[in-house]
Amino acid sequence: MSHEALKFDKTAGPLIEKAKQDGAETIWDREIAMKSRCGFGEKGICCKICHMGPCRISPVEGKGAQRGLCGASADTIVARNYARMVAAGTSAHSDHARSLIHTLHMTAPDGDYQIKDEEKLLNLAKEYEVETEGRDIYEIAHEVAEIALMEFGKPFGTQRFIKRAPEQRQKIWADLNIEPRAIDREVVSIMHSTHIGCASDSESIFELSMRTALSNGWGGSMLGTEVSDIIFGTPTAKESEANLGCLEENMVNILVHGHEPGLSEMIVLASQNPELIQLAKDNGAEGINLVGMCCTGNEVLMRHGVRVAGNFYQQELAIITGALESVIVDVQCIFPALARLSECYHTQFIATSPKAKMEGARFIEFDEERALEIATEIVKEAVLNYKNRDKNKVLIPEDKSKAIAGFSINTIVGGLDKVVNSNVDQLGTVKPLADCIMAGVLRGAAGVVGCNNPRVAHDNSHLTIMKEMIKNDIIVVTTGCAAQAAAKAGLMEFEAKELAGRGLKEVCERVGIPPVLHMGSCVDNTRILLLVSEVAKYLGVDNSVLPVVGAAPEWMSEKAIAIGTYFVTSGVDVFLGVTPPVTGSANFTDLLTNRIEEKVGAKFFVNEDPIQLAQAMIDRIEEKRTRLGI
Ligand code: XCC
Ligand code: SF4
Repeated sequence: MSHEALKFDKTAGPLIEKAKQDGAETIWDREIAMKSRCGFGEKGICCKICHMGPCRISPVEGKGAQRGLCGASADTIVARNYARMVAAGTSAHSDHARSLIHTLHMTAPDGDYQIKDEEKLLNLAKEYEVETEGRDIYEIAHEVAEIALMEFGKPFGTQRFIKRAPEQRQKIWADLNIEPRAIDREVVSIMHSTHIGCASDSESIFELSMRTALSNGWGGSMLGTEVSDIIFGTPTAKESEANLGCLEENMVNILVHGHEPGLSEMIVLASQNPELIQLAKDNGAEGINLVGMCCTGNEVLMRHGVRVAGNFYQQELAIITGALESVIVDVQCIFPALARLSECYHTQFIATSPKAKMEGARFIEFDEERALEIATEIVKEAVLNYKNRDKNKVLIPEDKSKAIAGFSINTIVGGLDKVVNSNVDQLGTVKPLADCIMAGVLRGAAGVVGCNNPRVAHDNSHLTIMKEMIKNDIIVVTTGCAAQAAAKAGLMEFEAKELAGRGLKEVCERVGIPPVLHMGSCVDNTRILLLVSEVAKYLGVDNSVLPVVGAAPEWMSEKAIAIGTYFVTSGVDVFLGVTPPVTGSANFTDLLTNRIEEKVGAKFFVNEDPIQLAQAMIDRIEEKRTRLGI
């Protein structure tokens, strides 16, 4: 095998070899079978919005079909396809949030779901102008939940959280008429606008995309993070480990994979149940080993220190180890391939969400009214499945790294505060962080986030960029599968400070943090958004003025497109390591990577060479510093 992935990840080679022997098919086999990706889709110039088509525009200008049957140009088609990616990404994050808010609405002092962070709830209640004096905390929670649910469908007004942005930024949105209204409305409205025979002006379609994306960043995703923290606790720094080496030879291994913490939190509780642990022992195992993957892995890592088995592209490899008793999934980023792959082993593959029933999977509906009971049932089945494990089919890689994870804004601000701040009045503010950046001890900050993508060597782009950043005194905050790449590579160990430049290293030493900070799952990109906004507000400037950048080096999902779009629209430049499907329109490409800056003060940069992309990020940060006169 000469595939890119094998050049980089040590765990992949032996497991892909093993898959062959086991008769198991992987993404790499399917990639070969696919031969090549569709050239029209790749450039965004295939339209199947109506069935007069599908129409494809010739990629060669002036030759072949230059318009669809309805007369849509390449610009229109590319812009519409892009808009629909934003809509889908926004839907995924926001629907995730909606489930959690329903969970908030059913919290009860004696229920499976309770309020863990009262302070955060009270702050949100205050923001929502909910009466809190002398009221029961659960009563407050339920009222807050009702208001939050209205953010999805309210007939009038804009997203409440946009008031959290710097005033300058709010004005930009108001002037462009892209203040996001109800979340569902933005999604519905953009689906309408991109229907056959509706909007065809690509620039206007992009403005609609920005508004929809904002309803994700400053709406759905932000609600997801807020409410998760309220129900399950705001993360604090925790020590853990990451990579496939976290699977245990002599324990019942259970993997939670997907996104919503409602399920995974209950699986965590069930896996700690003494009766089930005893049952595991009675069945010849030493205990129960729960591990996580993708964003649900991040959720339980940040709140419980649950170890991470791997990121997006390792989902098949985890099963191929032959050591998993059960894979429990809910929504998003779960390969449909897993059900069939599990059949090559004793692994149970259990889908739990009615939103994501999976072909060939066992379905056990996760009903939140009986949350812990169902989680306990599922874990029990996994325990009983241990006896079916074929020891001859087990290959667990040794690779794993230590990592500190769980940096909410509070943890970062609080940590810096204790060390740098002598002014008691300013405790709990972003002053120390702003000071470090203004003084140049830190040159800036980079959010490195997003997925894995077989188009590039796995984890390589993430890690190359992160290492370049910290070497140049740019602190890295990270989420999603990028964060898990960093954890696996040891960049979240305190000792990784040795890879940092002088300034960043000193900050790490004084605060006791690694140079790459794990801020959570993909909805938690809003933590980054708020941190940037807090620093901007503290300095009295707009986000776009700050020496901060965002990067999605290995992105693949529609969610990533929605995230990238709301960051740019929030004034933060976004650097993509995989080219988005827009190159079929030179005009739209120019809009994203150039002209949009005039409107929102930020734009996209694209470069598939991670070293060059990193250099562009550094250059941009230095350019912003120069403009700031610091
Ligand atoms: Fe999915 Fe969230 Fe991407 Fe990872 S980073 S592959 S979207 S799990 Ni969100
Ligand atoms: Fe073709 Fe226009 Fe229909 Fe798209 S909307 S498929 S370009 S006719």
